[in-house]
Amino acid sequence: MNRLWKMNLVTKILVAFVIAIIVGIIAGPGAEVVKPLGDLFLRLIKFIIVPLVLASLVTGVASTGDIKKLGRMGGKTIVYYLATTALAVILGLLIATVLSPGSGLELKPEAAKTEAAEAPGIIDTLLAIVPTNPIAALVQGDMLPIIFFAIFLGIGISMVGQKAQAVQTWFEQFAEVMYKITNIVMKFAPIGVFGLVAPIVGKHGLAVLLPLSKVIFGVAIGCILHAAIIYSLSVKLFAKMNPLTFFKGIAPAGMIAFSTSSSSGTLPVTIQNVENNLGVSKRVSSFVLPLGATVNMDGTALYQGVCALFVAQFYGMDLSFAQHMTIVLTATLASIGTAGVPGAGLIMLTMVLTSVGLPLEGIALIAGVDRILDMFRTSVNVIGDASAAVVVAASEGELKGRRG
Ligand code: DAS
Repeated sequence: MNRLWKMNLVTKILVAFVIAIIVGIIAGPGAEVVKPLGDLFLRLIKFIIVPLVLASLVTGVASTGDIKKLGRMGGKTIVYYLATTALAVILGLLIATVLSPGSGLELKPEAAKTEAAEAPGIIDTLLAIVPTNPIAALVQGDMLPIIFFAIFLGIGISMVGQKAQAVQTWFEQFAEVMYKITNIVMKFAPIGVFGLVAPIVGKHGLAVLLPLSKVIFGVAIGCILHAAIIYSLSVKLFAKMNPLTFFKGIAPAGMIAFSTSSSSGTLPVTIQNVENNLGVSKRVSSFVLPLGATVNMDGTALYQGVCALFVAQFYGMDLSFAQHMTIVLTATLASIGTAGVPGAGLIMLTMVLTSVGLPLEGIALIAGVDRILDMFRTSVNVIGDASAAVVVAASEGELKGRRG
């Protein structure tokens, strides 16, 4: 037993994962009994998100001070996010075209009880970023208004200068406390992962998974290829970082994302991995990662590309090139609007289906295995955010430590 706890966190989480799959297969639905362990872990990491993001982002921005520098970093981050998301959708469409997961499938979808998710207008989305009451945004955990509030607080502190030194010091110390609390919570990760994964394996027996195995395979292989190609090239070309170093460094967050299916819930671990393992400065990580956990979802975009074509194939509908381009646009916008919580991507898929006139009943086909698909896409969402932090930090000269 002693040797078990000597292992590092990644190994412990992997061991917990394997045990969870075995227990899930043996116990079946009975594995539900360990679900509270997973729920407790999810609550523990969610309870630190708001104070951690606020403290680290205020500290990061206040230490910059220079609005021009902040604007430059923001511009690079947004361009990287949009480019990788669009590439993800295109890869998803290519894979679904090659695999043709929806053709010749004998499935009776229940009547879809879903309406198309309304994509909030771009103007409304941008206006909603400005909080009318920042304290209410903190209380509700509204990430984009919190990010806005923290950025302005940081700019204000740096512009006031010496007179606000006590405020800046307070946030710096508060951030250190929150990093320590994150380390404590992370010690519970292996047990939490076990409690999250075993019930899912127990519930989704092979009977459910087999008919849709081509969709699951398509999303899984798409996620793996997108991460292996796009993120490896990005960190290698723009940060001169060995891709293996990158993937090893972000592995704990990738596995927590896979288990929790929540980018936001994984955020504290993503911040810790990116700073401690990959050498990204607090200033860059505290800006790029909270933003990414809210608006950058490459895995979700890829999933929507695969699933839109799956539905079209299932109903025998051929899509034109223009409709494929419409899917690229709407899946990119839908992924921006997707919340970093379990199942959010399925809701936004209705918007993509509607944009090209596909029946919403297609949602009912996918809903049964969506939790499995969510595991893969959330991992890529989080790893994509980390790759952005590495690339932006390198371009800002704020990437320390080993890259080989
Ligand atoms: N589970 C979401 C996330 O946390 C992604 C999704 O549902 O598509 O990133």
